[in-house]
Amino acid sequence: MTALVILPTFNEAGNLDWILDRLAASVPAAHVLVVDDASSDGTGDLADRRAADDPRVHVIHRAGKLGLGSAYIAGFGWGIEHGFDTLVEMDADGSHPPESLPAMLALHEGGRADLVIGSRWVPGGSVVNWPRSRQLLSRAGNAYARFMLRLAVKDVTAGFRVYSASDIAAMDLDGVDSKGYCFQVDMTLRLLDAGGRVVEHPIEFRERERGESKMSRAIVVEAMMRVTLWGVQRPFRRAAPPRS
Ligand SMILES: Nc1nc2c(ncn2[C@@H]2O[C@H](COP(=O)(O)OP(=O)(O)O)[C@@H](O)[C@H]2O)c(=O)[nH]1
Ligand SMILES: [Mg+2]
Repeated sequence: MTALVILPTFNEAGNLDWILDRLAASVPAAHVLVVDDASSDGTGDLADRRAADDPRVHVIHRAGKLGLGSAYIAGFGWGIEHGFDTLVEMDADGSHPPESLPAMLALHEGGRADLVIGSRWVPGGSVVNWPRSRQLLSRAGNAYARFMLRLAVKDVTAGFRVYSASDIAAMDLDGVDSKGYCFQVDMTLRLLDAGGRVVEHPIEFRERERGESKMSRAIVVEAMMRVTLWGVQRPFRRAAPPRS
């Protein structure tokens, strides 16, 4: 099994070394791809230095801040081209514990799930250092998406995920232009509609201690609008039969 952990970065210089060290300790066989969007704080140079020292670290530099969704799509394409069979999405700010990855990869490898989500909102999952307002926003956003899209997934906006490269390669991602959290919802729908199974693994999500969140009102509005639209369109979409 060869896993590629895709780390999108925008101004994460205070976090990158720490997260790469933790990844190397937790999943030593995995490779890491940093997708940096021309950070102004030196994150891209730092990533290059790490890549020069470690053959398992790779970097894509993009010309400007193009959004999380397109960073992942670029990372998926690179991973598929380079022959990785497992593709992991993870934030670079320390919110997603690399120490949970071995269990998530084992669930995926064991064939119990086509998509493993590191989940805050299943029993055993938790959130540390988030203001009440942010917890409420995440819970309400997930509840709305579950209702509108008739989903059983508890943390559909989560960005800590393990996919099969073959499932991603089979998706037509050209039409995806979701920028923020709705990218995660979009990908979940695509996987479920293709007959894939989702399993949620509880994680402890910690708010970042360094750097700033890039979440914005525009990202929340984009997610609400798209979930509403997909909810209206979805009854007309025919899901593939579950895989045996
Ligand atoms: N390449 C890239 N990474 C981004 C962009 N926006 C956010 N990120 C990264 O995506 C991850 C999650 O973003 P963050 O700001 O922590 O969002 P939050 O956790 O919802 O507050 C972090 O690793 C960010 O550096 C972007 O436009 N491009
Ligand atoms: Mg964050």
